[in-house]
Amino acid sequence: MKYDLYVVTDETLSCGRSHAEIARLAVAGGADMVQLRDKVRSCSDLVRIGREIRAITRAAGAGFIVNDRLDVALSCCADGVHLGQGDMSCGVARQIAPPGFVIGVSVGSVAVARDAERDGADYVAVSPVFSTGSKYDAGPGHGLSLIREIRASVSIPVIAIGGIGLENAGEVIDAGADGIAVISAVIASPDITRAARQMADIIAERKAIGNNRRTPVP
Ligand code: TZP
Ligand code: MG
Repeated sequence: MKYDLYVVTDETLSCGRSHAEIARLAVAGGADMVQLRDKVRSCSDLVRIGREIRAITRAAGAGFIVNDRLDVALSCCADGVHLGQGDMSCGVARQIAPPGFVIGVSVGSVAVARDAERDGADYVAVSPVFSTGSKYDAGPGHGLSLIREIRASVSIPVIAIGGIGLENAGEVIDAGADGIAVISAVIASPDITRAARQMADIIAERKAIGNNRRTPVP
């Protein structure tokens, strides 16, 4: 599963574009993963929208994750579910989910990241890295140091989320993030596809530089 550019949908920040439209435009710009995130819609709406996004992401070769709701994720054949600290626990989700199903967990400390890995998480999302207006209860940013500490403490992929844009994506990758999750930097842009492509390019460039630094000279 590739998490490099992980775009989270939000119809309240997308200037009228629907979840499915956000997904279509984001994968056209190179998003590797799309997360359906909606705190107000009914279960039946989420399943219907999720199935649309499943078709869009499958056709593009991208992954698809549903926020909060394991039942919805399973009902629309998503690749996985993303769980916050107030959602179903990772351990319980792991018991219910079929083999190979991706479980991601939001974490704000090394201890919680280690717990998530022990409980069977496939990735952790360091949340929030910087302060953000896109999630009212996100709290203050943890900064790049927490990415470094968590990267050194777990073996699963570390995704960074919160306040990340073109201007700071490079330093987030340099700090050790395997992927960057964004809402506003991509979906609030008038041109979602272009914004996704610019973000994907920065991530790829910084990863290439990092890999070259780690490759020993023969
Ligand atoms: N979880 C932690 S911060 C956040 C979520 C969903 C919001 C990220 O939005 P943005 O606009 O990329 O800061
Ligand atoms: Mg949640």
